[in-house]
Parts: sequence; C-alpha cells; structure tokens
Amino acid sequence: MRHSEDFLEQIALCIERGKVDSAAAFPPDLAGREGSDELALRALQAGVPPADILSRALVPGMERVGRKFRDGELFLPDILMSARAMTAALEHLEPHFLSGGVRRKGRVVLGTVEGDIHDIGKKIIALFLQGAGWEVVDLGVDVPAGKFLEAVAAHGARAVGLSALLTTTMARMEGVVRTVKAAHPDVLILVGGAPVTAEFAARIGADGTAPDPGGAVELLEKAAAGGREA
Ligand code: B12
Repeated sequence: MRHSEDFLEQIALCIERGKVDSAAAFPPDLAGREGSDELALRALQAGVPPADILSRALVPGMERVGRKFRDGELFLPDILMSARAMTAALEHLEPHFLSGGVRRKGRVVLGTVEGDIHDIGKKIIALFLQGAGWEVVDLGVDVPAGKFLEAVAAHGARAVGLSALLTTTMARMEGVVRTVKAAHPDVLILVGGAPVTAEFAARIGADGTAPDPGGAVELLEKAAAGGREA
C-alpha cells in the first residue's frame, strides 16, 4: 500500500513540476530523474489502479498547478510543461479505460469550444465515457459551433459534450447549444469545465453539467434513459 502511495505522490509531483520524462531537461533540479511518463507506466505495472492514478495523482497534481498559477508562483511556460506531463501519463492510462467495444451505448461528440485550447479535462471525460461503454468522437480544441453540428450528423451522435475553461469562451456554449438543438432537438448536450455551473447550464438550454468525470457518466446515462433533469 505504501508503495502505491509513493507512486501517486511522485506522479503528482511530476505534474506539479512539469517533469515529463527522464530525458527532459526541465525542471533543472530534477534532471535525470523519472518523469510522469515512466512513473505512470511503472505504477500500472506494479498494480496501482488506473482510476487512482487519475483521481489521486494527476488531477490533484494539476489542482496544485492551478493554485500556484493563481497565486503567481507559476507562469504559462510552467503550466505548459505540467500539461505535457499530464498528457504523457494519460496516454498510458487510456487503454485501461477502454471497455473493449462490445456494448456500445451510442456516440458522444466531445470538444472544447471555439477560442479555448484547454483539453485536459475533456480528455479525462472522454476516458471515463469510453470506459462506461460510450463511443467518443473527440473533435479536439477550439471547435466552432458548425463543426459540432457537422459531427453530430456525420456520426449519428446521441449526445454532445462541450468543455470550456475560460469565462469568455464559456459564453460560446450557448451558441453551440442553439445550433445543435435547432437541427437535432433530441441530441443531449452536456456542458462542463471549471467555470460552468448547473445554473448556467440550465440557462443556456443544455441538458446538464457535472464537475467531475464520474458525474458526467452518471448524468449522461440518466439523461439518455429519459430523465433529462440531471
Ligand atoms: C493547464 C492550464 C492551461 C494550459 C492548458 C493545456 C491543455 N492542454 O489543456 C495552457 C498553458 C495552454 C493554458 C492557457 C491559458 N490559460 Co489556462 N489554465 C490551466 C489550469 C492551470 C489547469 C486546467 C486543467 O487542466 N485542470 C485539470 C482538469 C482535470 O480539470 P478541468 O479542466 O476543470 O476538467 C474537469 C471538470 O471541469 C470537468 N469537465 C471539463 N470539461 C467537461 C466537459 C463536460 C461535458 C463535463 C460534463 C465536465 C467537464 O471534468 C474534468 C475532469 O474532472 C487552469 C487553472 C484551473 N484551476 O483550472 C488555468 C486557467 C483555466 N487558465 C486561465 C487562463 C487565463 C489562460 C490563458 C488565457 C492565459 C494567457 N494569459 O494566455 C490561456 C488561454 C488559452 C486559450 N485560448 O484557451 C484561467 C482562466 C480564467 C477565467 N476565469 O477565464 C485559469 C482558471 C487560471 C487562473 N486562475 O487564472 N492554461
């Protein structure tokens, strides 16, 4: 057990410090040490559950980054390195979240709205939805309303998930909801990202929001089963 806790703390530290792998020169005081890439892989091999790596190392690590950025202790280049460290670890987790493609519940189109390039939260939501048996079509970041509409039609999607991390880009969600709902009133639209509240989701006509990936899966399943008030 102590072993797992050590892995989790070391991985969280790599996210906090932006340490990607042993070849990375950044940060200089950790030169030559293993990064999130190697540690996530070794933790999985040692039997640490992927969900623990995600929720007890990667997410808290990024929360520390968020706090330090807010307090002026970290700057944009530092956060970019943390985002890279996070992505490297997430790639090892991905296969463990896939449910094998046997019972697909339907397709969900995911994307970060236009003007916004934050994608870590969206990637985590994608992993959880895939793990729960949904097929995810990830449109990436900076996605205009028209692209969501095209993707819903092209993939016969049952739901759309919109992510935004900026208060400015969050306002764009309303246009996406209107555009998609006008053409496909039955498609469910979930919205999320740090600034999004349930009140905001309701006001823009979305079918709901959730602050974390477990909540997003629950919300989608409930809404898809008919109980849209999620
Ligand atoms: C990492 C980061 C970056 C990285 C992003 C890298 C990447 N590949 O994503 C970089 C360095 C590129 C970046 C850039 C900027 N950033 Co930034 N960034 C962050 C930071 C530190 C962490 C975000 C993150 O990854 N969190 C971890 C994940 C796991 O959490 P999450 O995204 O919230 O997702 C969870 C939930 O919200 C939810 N969720 C997310 N999406 C969805 C979707 C659905 C459908 C559902 C149901 C749920 C859901 O579930 C997720 C999993 O738990 C935050 C600080 C913070 N506290 O959020 C600032 C923050 C979001 N950034 C901020 C700013 C200002 C910027 C910049 C404008 C900075 C600048 N001056 O240029 C640029 C904007 C660029 C752009 N056009 O988008 C501000 C936003 C302020 C505001 N209120 O608008 C924040 C809050 C920092 C701050 N305190 O000032 N940033």
